[in-house]
Amino acid sequence: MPTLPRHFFATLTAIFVVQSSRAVETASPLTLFYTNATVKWTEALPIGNGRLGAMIFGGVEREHLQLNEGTLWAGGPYDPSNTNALAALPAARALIFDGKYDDAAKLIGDKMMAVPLQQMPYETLGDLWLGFPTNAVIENYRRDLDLGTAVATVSYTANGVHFKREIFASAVDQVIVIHLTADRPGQISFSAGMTTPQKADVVSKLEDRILPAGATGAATLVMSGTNGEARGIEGALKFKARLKVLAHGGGVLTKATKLLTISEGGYAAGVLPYKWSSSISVANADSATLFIAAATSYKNYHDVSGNPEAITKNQIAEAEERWAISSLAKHSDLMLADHIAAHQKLFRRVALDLGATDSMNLPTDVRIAHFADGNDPQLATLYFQFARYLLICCSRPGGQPATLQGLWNDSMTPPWDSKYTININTEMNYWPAEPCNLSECVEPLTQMVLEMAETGARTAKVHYGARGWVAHHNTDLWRATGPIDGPYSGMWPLGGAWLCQNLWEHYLFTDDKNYLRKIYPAMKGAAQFFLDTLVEEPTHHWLVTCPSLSPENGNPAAKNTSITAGPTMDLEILRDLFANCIRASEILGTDKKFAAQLGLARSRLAPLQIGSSGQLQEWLRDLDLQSHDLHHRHVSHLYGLFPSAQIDVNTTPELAAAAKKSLEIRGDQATGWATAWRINLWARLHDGDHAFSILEFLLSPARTFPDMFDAHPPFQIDGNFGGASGIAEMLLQSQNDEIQILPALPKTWPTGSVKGLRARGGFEVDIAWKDGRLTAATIHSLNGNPIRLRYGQTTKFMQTKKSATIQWDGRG
Ligand code: FUC
Repeated sequence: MPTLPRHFFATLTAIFVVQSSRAVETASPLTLFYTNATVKWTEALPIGNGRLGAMIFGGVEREHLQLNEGTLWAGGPYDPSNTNALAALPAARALIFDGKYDDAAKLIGDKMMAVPLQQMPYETLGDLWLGFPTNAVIENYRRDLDLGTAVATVSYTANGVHFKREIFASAVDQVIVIHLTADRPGQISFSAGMTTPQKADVVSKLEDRILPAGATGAATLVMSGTNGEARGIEGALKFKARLKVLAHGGGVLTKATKLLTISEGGYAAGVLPYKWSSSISVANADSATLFIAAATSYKNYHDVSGNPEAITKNQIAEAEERWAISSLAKHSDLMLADHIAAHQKLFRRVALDLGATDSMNLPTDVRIAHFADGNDPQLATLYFQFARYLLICCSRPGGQPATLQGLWNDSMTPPWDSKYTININTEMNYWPAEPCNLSECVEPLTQMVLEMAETGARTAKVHYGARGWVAHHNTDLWRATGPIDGPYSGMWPLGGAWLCQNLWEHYLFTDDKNYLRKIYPAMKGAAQFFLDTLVEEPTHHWLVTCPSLSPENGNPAAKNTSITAGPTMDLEILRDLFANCIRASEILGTDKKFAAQLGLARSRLAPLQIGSSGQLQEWLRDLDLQSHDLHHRHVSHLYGLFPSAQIDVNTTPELAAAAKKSLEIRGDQATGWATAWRINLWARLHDGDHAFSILEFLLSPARTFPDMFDAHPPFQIDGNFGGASGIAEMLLQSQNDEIQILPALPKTWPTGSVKGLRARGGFEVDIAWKDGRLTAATIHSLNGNPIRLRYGQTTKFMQTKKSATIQWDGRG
C-alpha cells in the first residue's frame, strides 16, 4: 500500500493525465473472445479476486456487471442439531439390518434430519449498470477475457470513435476496477447505477473534499443493506457496496433520479425486477475510472461483528491513492500492473501445448460448438487454463472456498443454494489445485474443514453420541454439518471424511509437515467419529457405516430409498482416512495407541468385492445390475480408482478390471461434473482415447456454456475443475509412490508439451512428446525425495537432491 499521505496528492492539480496506453496485451492465445454483447448470464465473462466477483455482459449501450461478495449468504450463525436424532439411531440401524430400508428411511426422515431441513443459500450482491449514449453506428465490436492477465476488455467503434473498457478484480487492491477510455478526448459520457434484490438502499454523493490528483470529478454510490432470512434463520449480516467514479476532463454529477429506461431493450425478463434509487452521471470526460468495493460483517461462522462501512471506505481510499500515484508518475497503471503480476505469479506456473490450428481465430462459442469436429486441440488447452483461471479467481487465501458456482451467482435462490455439496462437488472443485500447481488455492478449503471440525463435533455428539466430528452431504457459510434435504441424499455421514482426503492430498503434494500438524486434529476427529459409530453387519461381521447410502443412488434392495449399510464408497473413504491418520501419527510422532485402534478397525472394514458381472460392487450385496438407474451420474464406488488410488492398474489389476466394468455399465455421458469424473477414471485406467472421447462431450454445447462455464446443466463449476483435472491425469499421474509420465495420452494429441505440473512427493514436472512418444521429461525435485518414474512399462528408481533437476527420456 502507498505510504504517502492522501493530502499530498490532493493538493496537486489535475495536470496529470492518466495514460490510456496500458501494458495489456489481449491478443494472447489464452483469450476467450466474442463478437457480440450478451444479456445471458452464461455468456457473460467472469472475473474475481477470490472474494469479489463480477460477470461482465459487455453491452454497448448498457454495460452490466453482476456482482458477488463471497460472504454474502443468507441467515446467520445457527446450530442445526436435532435432539431427537440419537434416540432413533438404534431403531434405524435395526430396520436396515432387517432389510426394511424404506421403513428406516421414514424413521430417519421423521426423527434424524437437521433442523432446519435445508441450509443457507449463497446470494447475489446486486448489479452495476452503466448507460452510454445511444444512436451510434457500432463497428468492430469485441469482448474478451485474457486468462493470462485476468483482464476483461470490451471494445468497439461508435461513430468513428474507438471505445475501450478494461475490467479486472484486483486481489492486491481488493476492488474491481473499470477503465473507460476512447481514442479521442471528451468522448466518455455515461450514467452509473446499482441495483440489488437484497434489502438495501443506494445513495449517491458528489465528493465534498478536494479531488485526487488527476481527477476532474469524483462521485460515490453507496449500497447499504442486510442479508435475508432463510428457512427460519434470521439474517445477521450487514453489507456495503461502494462505487467510486473518477473522471478526467468533463464532469461528474449525481442524480437521485431514474438513470436508464430499463424496460426498453432486449433483457431476458423484459423489465428489470429492481428499482433504481440513485445514480452518477459523467459528461464528456476524456476517460474515467470506476472502483467497486464490497464487504459484509462476516468474520467467521460464529462472529458477524465486522465493519463493512470502514472496510469498503478504506479500500476505496487506498485505491484512489494508488490511482493518483499512477496519475502523478504518468505511470502506465500501478493497480493494473500489480494485479497482473499477482495473477501471473500463480497462472504462469503451468504452460500446456496440445497443438494449434486456425480454429483459434474463431470466437470461443463457435469453437465450443465445433470441438467435436476434431480440429481444435488448443480449445482443450484453453479449457484447462480457464479452470486454473477460475480457481485463482474464486479461491484465494483468506476467502471462502469455491461454491457450486465458484464465486459467481446472480440469484437469491440459486440451484442447490450454490453452497457446498460435499458428496462429490466441493471435493471435485479442488482436484486440479495440486497437480495444476495452484496449491495456495486450497487454503480456503482447509480453513473451512478446520471450522467444520468444530461445528461437526456438536453434530457428532447430538446426533450419534459420538466423539470426533461429522459432516453430511452439504455445508454452508455457517459450517452447518447436519443431515439435510431428506434421507435419500442427506443421510450420508462421510462428507467430512472425504474432505480430509483433499487436505491430505495437499500434504502429499507439498510434503509440508507444518501443514500436516495443522490438519491432523481434524483428520483425527473425523476418524474418531467412525471408531465410535461403525457397526458390525450381521452376515460377515465386517465393520460398516449405518445408516448411510451410496451418494444419491437408490438402494436396489429397497423400493424408494438409498438408505443402506456399508456402501462401498464409505469403506473406501475410511480405508484412506484411517491409513492417512496412521501415517500422520507416525510422521508427527504422536497417538500410537489411537493409530493401533485405527489399524485394527481398518482391517475389519468390509472389503472391496467383485460382483457376478465382473463389476466392482457398489453395495455390500451384489445388487448393481438390479439398480433403479444403471447409468446413474454418481460413480461413488469408483472413488477407490479416482480420486483415491486403492484401485490401480499396476498394483491391483483385478480390481481395476472390475472398476472398468462398472464404468462401462454406467456409460460415458452424464451431468457436467459426472462426465468430468469419468474422464479422470478412464485416465486412471490408462485409456487416453476413451478419456478424450468423453472430454469431447464435456467440451460440447451440451455441457459447456458459451462462456466456458460447465453445464450440469444448470451452471455448476465442478465440471470445469473436474475436466481440467482429467486433462492433467491424462498427462501425468503420481499416485502410489510412482510418477507416471503420459499415462493416458490420446492419439488426438500426438505432439505437445506441458510445463509445471506437480507430482506427489514435491516434484514439478515438464514433459514433451512427439508422434505419440515421450521425448523428454524434466523433473524438478523440490524436497529431495526419492522417486520411481514410469513411462509405459518402463520404470526407473532415482534418488534426488533438493532443488535438483532430472532429465529422463523414458528408457530404463
Ligand atoms: C449432487 C448431485 C447433483 C448436483 C448437486 C449439487 O447432489 O447429485 O447432480 O450436482 O449435488
